[in-house]
Amino acid sequence: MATVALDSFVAELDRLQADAVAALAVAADADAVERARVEFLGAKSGRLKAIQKLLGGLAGPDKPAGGRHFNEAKQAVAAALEAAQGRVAGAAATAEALDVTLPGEPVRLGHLHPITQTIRRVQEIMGRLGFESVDGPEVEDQWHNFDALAIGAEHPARDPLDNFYLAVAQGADPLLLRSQTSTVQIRVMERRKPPLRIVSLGRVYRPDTADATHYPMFHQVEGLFVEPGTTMAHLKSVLRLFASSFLGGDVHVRFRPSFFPFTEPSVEVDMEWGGRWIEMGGAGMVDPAVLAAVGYDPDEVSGFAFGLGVERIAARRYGVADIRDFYRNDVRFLEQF
Ligand code: FA5
Repeated sequence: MATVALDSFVAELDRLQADAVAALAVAADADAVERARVEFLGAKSGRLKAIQKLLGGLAGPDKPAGGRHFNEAKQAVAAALEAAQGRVAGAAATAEALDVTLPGEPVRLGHLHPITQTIRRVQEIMGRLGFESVDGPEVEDQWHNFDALAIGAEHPARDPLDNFYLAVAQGADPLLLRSQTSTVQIRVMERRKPPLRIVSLGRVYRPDTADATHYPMFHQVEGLFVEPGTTMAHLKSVLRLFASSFLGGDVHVRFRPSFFPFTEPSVEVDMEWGGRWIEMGGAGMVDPAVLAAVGYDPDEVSGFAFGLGVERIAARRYGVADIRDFYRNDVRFLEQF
């Protein structure tokens, strides 16, 4: 083998290293980087391989220095290659992220909870019947939840076991989470004069054991209609109209005699579902004593009121067999609405 001078061997390596670093620095994409790799580091005919063959021509004492230079150049080219590969991969990913010509991907949109949808639908239907939507507080005093509704001091509906009373300072009036939306009837009548057509939807709380038709927190829709000459026929017509708008024209509504301290006469409102009757709410003519308690003249005006369970009418509308499903937060269930 021809002898090779160490100086020219090192100069050859320096040239290769400079060429490789320059070529890799300007390589614009993965193909260009690969071409540079083959040219400089290719295992068969790469330029580094060619220089490696010259190592054998160095004089014996020059061989260690030649080997060290060779390895340094090889490592420098390998590092430049790695940097170039990283650079073009990053650029490709960015280009991909910014490619506005790619087709869009579907985004899963959220939507309103079925109970919220039900509340809005009820408000819309009742609005078309002339009922204005109003709100009332969820924390109530005894007057609005019981007294003004003619629920006497000894009435079992006040039992602490049937209500969520709040801790209040000793001597202060007891407060509770309202157990019915009938509280809003009183709040509205205290403020306004007849004629009145209002509807109020909101949460109510009772320590009931949860089952397919009960939950400790649920919603009611309360309706109140007060004007001269109101009769039970108006009540029945409005509830039938509401039921057929909300549930479909073929729903059967049944009125069963019942008792509420604040309505006289009183009825339970049942709706037919799959061959069975389900209790949806209570209703009746506002008791004259209640009208008098808020300053109305019962000889001049009469009114009707009703309170329906929102979860139950929603279950009936959507064919849900168990109202607990509304509150399990299982997205597979909620997605269906
Ligand atoms: C009342 O709450 C009366 N305030 C209704 C009323 C209003 C009568 C105006 C007269 C005039 P009741 O306790 O029956 O009535 O409840 C009414 C409806 O709320 C029930 O028919 C049922 O649909 C629903 N409901 C009652 N308890 C629960 C519960 N734990 N979970 C889900 N829904 C319930």
